[in-house]
Amino acid sequence: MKLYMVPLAPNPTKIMLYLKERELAGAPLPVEQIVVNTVKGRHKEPAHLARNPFGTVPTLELDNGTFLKESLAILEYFEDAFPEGAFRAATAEARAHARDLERIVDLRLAGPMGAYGHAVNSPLGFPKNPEQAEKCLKAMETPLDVLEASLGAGGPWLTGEQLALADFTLAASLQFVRYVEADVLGDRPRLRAWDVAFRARPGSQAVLRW
Ligand SMILES: N[C@@H](CCC(=O)N[C@@H](CS)C(=O)NCC(=O)O)C(=O)O
Repeated sequence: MKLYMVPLAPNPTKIMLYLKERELAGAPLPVEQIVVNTVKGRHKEPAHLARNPFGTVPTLELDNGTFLKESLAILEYFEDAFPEGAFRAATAEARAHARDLERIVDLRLAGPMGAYGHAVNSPLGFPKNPEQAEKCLKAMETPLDVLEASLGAGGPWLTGEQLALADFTLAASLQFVRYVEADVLGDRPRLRAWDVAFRARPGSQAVLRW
């Protein structure tokens, strides 16, 4: 398999974190990682558009020559195709809660986190936008509270004792926030402890640059 990706961008980063954890757990997946230089606009060039007409990363080329264009589908494919050492929870209820949290992080937090970063200190040079920043902080309140409450059930990871896809998704978005030297966690001690613990993992240290 070939993973077309770029470091730092949140959606590829969650896959990179996942792959590194599987590797360090002794169950590496046969995935070659190929950088698509998005700064140079390579993701919008014909070679990448032929893989993924949306021109986004990550994109996974399967061994049968087909492509997956959505990060969650890529992670779920890895979980299904390589179940030995997967992060899949044991019961249907636990799997549903894990998926619920991953969707909350991806659909309710990742967008406002990215927009907040650009509003306060855009690496792409967008003008500062305090009004937009305020809106993003407000949008993040409830989903962050939901994660804080979830960690209250014991942690140390978002769904409990075992890492779950939601952990990778959250860590990938928080890296971008750190890159722009911002902080969105507020007064949420459990999330702050989660952040420190997650970043201390050898897999995170190998993948995260900020
Ligand atoms: N829903 C997609 C989103 C992919 C996505 O937007 N990736 C970003 C990088 S984090 C990208 O390629 N942006 C470039 C663009 O949209 O032009 C996923 O989960 O994989």
